[in-house]
Order: sequence, then structure tokens, then C-alpha cells
Amino acid sequence: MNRRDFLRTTAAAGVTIAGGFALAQSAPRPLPLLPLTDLTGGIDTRLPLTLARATHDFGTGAASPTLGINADYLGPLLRIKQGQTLPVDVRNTLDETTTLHWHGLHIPGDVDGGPHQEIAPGATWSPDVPITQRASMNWFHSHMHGATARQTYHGLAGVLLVEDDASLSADLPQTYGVDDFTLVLQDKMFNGAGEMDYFVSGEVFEDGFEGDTMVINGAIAPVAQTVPTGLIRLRLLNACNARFLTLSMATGPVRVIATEGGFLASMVETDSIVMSPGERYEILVDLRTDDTNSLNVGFGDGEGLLGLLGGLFGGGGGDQTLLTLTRGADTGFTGALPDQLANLPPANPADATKTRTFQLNMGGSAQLAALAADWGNICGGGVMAINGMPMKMDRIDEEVRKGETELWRISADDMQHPFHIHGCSFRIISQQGATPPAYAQGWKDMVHVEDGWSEVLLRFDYDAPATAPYMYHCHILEHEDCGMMGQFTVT
Ligand SMILES: [Cu+2]
Repeated sequence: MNRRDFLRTTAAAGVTIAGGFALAQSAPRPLPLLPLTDLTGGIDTRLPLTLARATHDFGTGAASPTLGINADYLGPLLRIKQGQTLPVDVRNTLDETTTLHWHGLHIPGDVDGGPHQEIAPGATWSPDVPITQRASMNWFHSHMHGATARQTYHGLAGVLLVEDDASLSADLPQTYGVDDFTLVLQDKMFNGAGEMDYFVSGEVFEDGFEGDTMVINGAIAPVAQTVPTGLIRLRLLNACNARFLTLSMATGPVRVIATEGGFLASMVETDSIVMSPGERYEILVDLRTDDTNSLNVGFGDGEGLLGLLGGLFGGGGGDQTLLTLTRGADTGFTGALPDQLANLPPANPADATKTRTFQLNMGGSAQLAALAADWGNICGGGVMAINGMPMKMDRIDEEVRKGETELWRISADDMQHPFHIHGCSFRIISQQGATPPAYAQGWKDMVHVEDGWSEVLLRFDYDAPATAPYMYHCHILEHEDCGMMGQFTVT
């Protein structure tokens, strides 16, 4: 256990061990469904997305102050088809400025919803978002510089599924809420009154905010769902602020069919997958013959209070059940597990005409503590950095030429970080100095970064001018807010 993990474990245990244990023993709750807005049949009006203050009961019985998008916590599940344009009116009824970023979409910088497309209190932002990419699982969340962590944690996030002709005709389950479920996975902290808690400190800035209680679609885990006999499709989003999740099934392998940017070439079976904040994976659960199966999260060494609780009270070597699927009387999608899924072109680093290098810098503990004490002015005092430079709204860090293939090499001077690049999907050539696992060899927009090089091959096909640049950043949201972010143009 290194110094940061030790601090994380001891600090968290002192604050909330009693509450966390009580919650961990609760009976399964029904799986909530994100309300579906299915636009694949056609769009005849602008879609209103209203950001508002609300309260939400995660299952503790208390009304937690939250932020919601057309809901009291989180937003809808938007489903749209390649070739459509999404006309959206994002109305900010909050008393603070925000933005709404389309994470994963290949769209021009001026509709990307990054830190430069601020939506003032009372204002409405009305982009027409062109959907040109292949079937993929994307999401949207606040990207307000200095407030992304707090706003997203409180609920300003939702999921956007892009479908295409191939995905809609694929021999896969796709009946939403029956055999096709979207799961937003988050970790939360609750205070003694059962209200969702959030706070910052120097240590929180160092590690990112990690809660002791897993929440799925706004309900405290474990959750349960009755499903038909057949294959069940789970579309997973790690929307934690900072926590990497190691996911496995109670029985059998994890069957991965898609990454952030689309289908894998073929299904990958693996004992477990590691999902960083910001990552998405689609998996299949085979309930053609099994009566039940569960999605579990495991806690290894140095995973904070969840690890402590998992080791002390959990079964199965520290695993905690997130979702249990149980067969009911109905019969659903009983087709076979898929073989080939998509044509994935080979990712050849020799195709790159330019290489860029990025080093993620943590900053000092004393500086982070001072920043936490002055959180209202976080943007003015960037401590974390990339290549030695904290994020600055008026500085462009890189200039990229549209349509050219590049190799980006990323490393970190301390800790493990999830790195995200706007405006593209990329392929991972190496991750933390090694070949990425087979399940991460498809189209991605997130890569894990530690010491050793993480290399991604990418290309940008849309403009991002200096007035609306793209971002690259750590997706530990507190790191991003503390300055571990940079800006680039594409012209
Ligand atoms: Cu980071």
C-alpha cells in the first residue's frame, strides 16, 4: 500500500465506516431505468434538456440535494441514429454557470460542450449536433472548468447511444428495459443523515473523490432485475469521479462486445474488466440456461473503504454484488452468442505522420491543500498540469491538422490516471507500457495512464478553432478541475 492509498483508506474509514456498513447490508432494490428518449424513428422538434436543482432518494430514505437533467438525478437515455442531427435546447435553471459536453461524439469543437461553451444561469444553449459516427455508447456531462467534479457528482450526466444500420440489424438483444439495459455506475458518500455528501480537501484533490457506496442509475447497490430467458445486454458506464472499477460475473466470464466507440471485431471473454472513470463497455450475460447471474465489483489492495468493507464483510474474495439478473417466465432473445461483430481495421503506428508527448503532473500536497481551502477560486490556481502547464482557458497547447493520423504518447509522474481526448475515437497501441487487454483493442476515447507509455493512434475529422478548442485531460474529475487538462485546435 503506497502513501496515497494508506491516506485514502484511513481517512475514509474515519469518516463513514458505520454508514457504509449499514448500507452494504441492505436488500437488493429494483434496478431503476434511465428514462428513454428514442429519436431513431425521426426527430420533429428540438429536444429540451433542462438542468435543474432537485432532491433524490438513493435508497437511504433521505432527500439528497442533487442536480438533474429532465429528472431529479442524472438525465435521460438518448438513442439516436447515425446520419441524424440532434437539435437540442440545453436550458440552465441553476444559479451557477455550467456546460454540457458530449463525451465520445465526433463533432466540431463549437458544439462539443466543452469549457468554452458556457451556459449562464437562466440561459439556453441550442446546438445542432451532427451524428456521423458508427454505433457507439457515449455520454454527456458537465464540463464547467473548476466545477466539473462537483456538478457531475451531483447528477449532471446522462447517456447517449448512437445506433447505425449494422447495430439495429445485428443479431443482439436490443429491447430496452427487457433484455437491453444501460447502467450508470457511480460511487457515493452519504452522511449520517443519509444525504449524499461531497467535500474537497488536499487528499481528495490528490486521489479524486471516492465514495464508499456503489450506486447504479441513482439507486444504492445491490439492485436486481427480472429478465426473460435468453441473452441479456448490459451497456456499462463508469461515471465515478475517480474510482477505477474491476468488474466480473458471479458465474462465468465477462463477455465483452463493444468499447466506447463501437463493436469489437469479435466477442472477448475475460475473467474481469477494469473500467476507469469515463469508460464504457457493452457486455452480454447468457441466461439461456443459467437461472441467475450477477455483475460484481471487486476490491483489491489499496481500494479504500470499499476494499476494507469488502475484505471484512463481503463474500467471494472481497467482491460486492452490483446487479443480479434472474430469469422470469418470459422468453426473450434466444439467439447464439455472436461470433464476428465488426470490421476493425488494423491499428498501425507507422501510419502516424506526427508524434506528440504528454506527461501528467500531480503537483505538491501543500499546494493542493491550499487549493482545496480556496475551492471557489480553483481555476485561478491550477496546481496539476500536463507537460508542466496547468490548464489555462486562454492558452492553446497543441495545433492539430485535420485528417492527419497522429500518435499520442502519454505518461504520468505519479498515480494512475484515465486520459480522455475530445473529438475522436482512437485505438490503443500500448497501455502503461504493455499491449492493452483484448477487450480494450477496439475504438476508444479513454486510455489508462501510469508510468510507462500509453500510446494511442488517432485522427480528427472536424474543426475545433481557437474559440472552441477540444480538450485532452485526466478524467479523475478533481484532477481535471485542478488543472490536469490541455486545449488543442484542429484546422
Ligand atoms: Cu488524474
